[in-house]
Amino acid sequence: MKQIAAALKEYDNYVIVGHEHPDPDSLGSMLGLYFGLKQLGKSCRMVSADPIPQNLSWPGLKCIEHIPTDFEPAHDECIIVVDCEPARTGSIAPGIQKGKYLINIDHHRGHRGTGDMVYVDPSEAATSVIVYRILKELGVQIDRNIATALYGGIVGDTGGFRYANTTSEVLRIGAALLDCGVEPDTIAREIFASQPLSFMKLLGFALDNLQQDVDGKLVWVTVSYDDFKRFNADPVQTDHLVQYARMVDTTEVAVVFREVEPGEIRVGFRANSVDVEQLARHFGGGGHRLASGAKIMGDLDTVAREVIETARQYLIRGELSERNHKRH
Ligand SMILES: [Mn+2]
Repeated sequence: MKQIAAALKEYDNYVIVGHEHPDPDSLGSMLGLYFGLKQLGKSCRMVSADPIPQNLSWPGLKCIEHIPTDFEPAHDECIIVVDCEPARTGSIAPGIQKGKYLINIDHHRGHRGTGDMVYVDPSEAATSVIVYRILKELGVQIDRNIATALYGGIVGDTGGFRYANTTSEVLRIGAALLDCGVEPDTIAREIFASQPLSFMKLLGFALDNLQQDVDGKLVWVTVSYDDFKRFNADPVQTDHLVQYARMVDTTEVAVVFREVEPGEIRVGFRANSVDVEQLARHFGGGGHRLASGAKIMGDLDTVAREVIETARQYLIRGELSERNHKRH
């Protein structure tokens, strides 16, 4: 923590990058650092491989540059990658190595970080929590802009202070951020209750097609590219579909297969206690113990059948069998 703070003080120009398909924690971490570093008189910008979700209205979001291809930092720019390892920044990834200095701040399991300076702590509920600690270490005044972003990030990654990562420390930080003028109702509504009608119709379809196995412990649904088109829903903005599969009372493991582009399947895993990070990693993805994902190329039905069979065996045996232990 002290070393990161020292490094952030040393350099003057920063580019802050989050992961592809940014979520509230990724965006909150970016914005918190951005406003904090600006307060210290640093020159700073934020870039994203993918567009920013429309439902959020946090201060500074409009400053994030959407760079779908050919990101090229200036020779004196230091890169800060938050809420992922540098490889998961999408189209930004190739350019990242050209920066002057690379800092990686994250809380995802399964990687040790990459860069000149790395801070990865999987025990933290959100990268926004880590950023909060860094800003405190730097002596930054947590103003309303910073507080809104970090609070939003924490709300996102704790499911609104409901998941197992909601520690008393997280609540204390949440309380401190509320004292800085955050509007908790606005943030909660933007994250959890501001869906386009097209999504709600798609959700109706998805719920209607839920499947289950292993005495209801395994619940899943597949949504094809044609389904997304039919409901006029943006496939990329629907990763939270998996939360609904998890709501079934018997669910141990929920899986949603989204064909976001023809032949490109995003698999989302959620669990109540089983370690689904292992499952995701088995298919080339990663994430957290109870929330993870993977991207698999192939035919939707074939991919779904293979993943569900692996998940089925995993639930029954409590481990991934050798036979299934090939990389994808
Ligand atoms: Mn996160």
